[in-house]
Amino acid sequence: MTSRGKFITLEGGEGAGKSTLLAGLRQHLLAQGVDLVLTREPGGTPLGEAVRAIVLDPAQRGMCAESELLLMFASRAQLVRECIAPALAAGQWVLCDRFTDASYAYQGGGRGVPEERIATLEQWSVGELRPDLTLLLDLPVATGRARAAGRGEADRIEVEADAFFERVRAAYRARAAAEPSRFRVIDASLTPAGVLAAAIDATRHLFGAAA
Ligand code: Z5A
Repeated sequence: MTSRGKFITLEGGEGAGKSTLLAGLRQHLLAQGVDLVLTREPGGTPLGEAVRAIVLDPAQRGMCAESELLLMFASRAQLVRECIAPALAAGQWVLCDRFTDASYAYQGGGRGVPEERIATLEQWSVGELRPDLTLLLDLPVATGRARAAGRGEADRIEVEADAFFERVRAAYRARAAAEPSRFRVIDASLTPAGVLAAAIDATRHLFGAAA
C-alpha cells in the first residue's frame, strides 16, 4: 500500500522570501529522491489561477473582505480536490506556496473577519487536511516591503497600509505559537542560504516517518 505523501506549506508576509525558498527547497527535496508537486495559492489550477488574477487585480479595489475570503476558499477547494489530495494519496509530497493559514492571517488578522467564519469555511472546503509542516518566514514588515518594492506595480493587496501587514504578521505568529508542532518559524532576515538551511533542518523529521 502506498503511504500518504507529506504536505509542506510556506507562509509569510510580502517579500518574505517564499518564492526564493521554494526554489531551493525544491532542489533539496528532489535530490533526496522525493516525488514532488509544487503549487501555490491562490492558484495552482486553471480555476485557481483565474481567481488569483481577480483577487490581485488593482482594478478590483471595491472587493469586500467577505468576497475576498470566499474567493480564496474557492481556489483552495479546487486545489485540494484537483491537486493536493490526489497527489498525497499517490505518495507524492506537496510543497505549496501559502495555504489556509494565509486566510487566517490576511482575511482574519488583516481584514478582521472573525476566525470562526474562516474555520467554518476551512472545515467545509478542506475537511481534515492540514499541512504536516508549515514554514513561516517571519520578517519585519518594513524589510519585506522594501524587498518587494522593486518589482513594479503593486497588486490589490500590496497597496494596503503598514498597519494591515503588521496585523497579518501578528496573526501568523499567533498561529505558529498555538501550533508549535506543525509550524517552524524561520528568521527571514537571514541570507537566502541561511533560510534554506533552516528549512531543510525543519524537514528532517518528515523523512522515514510512516504516514
Ligand atoms: N492571500 C490572501 O490574502 N489570503 C489567502 O488565503 C491566500 C493569499 C492564499 C498573493 O500571494 C497574495 O494573496 C498575498 C497574500 C494573499 N498578498 N500579499 N501581499 P503571493 O504569495 O503570490 O505574493 P506575495 O506574498 O506578495 O509574495 P511575494 O511578495 O512574491 O514574496 P515572496 O515570494 O515571499 O518573496 P521572494 O519573491 O522570494 O523575494 C522577494 C525579494 O526579496 C526578491 O527580490 C528576492 O531576491 C529577495 N529575497 C528573498 N529572500 C531574501 C533573503 N533571505 N535576503 C535578502 N533578500 C531576499
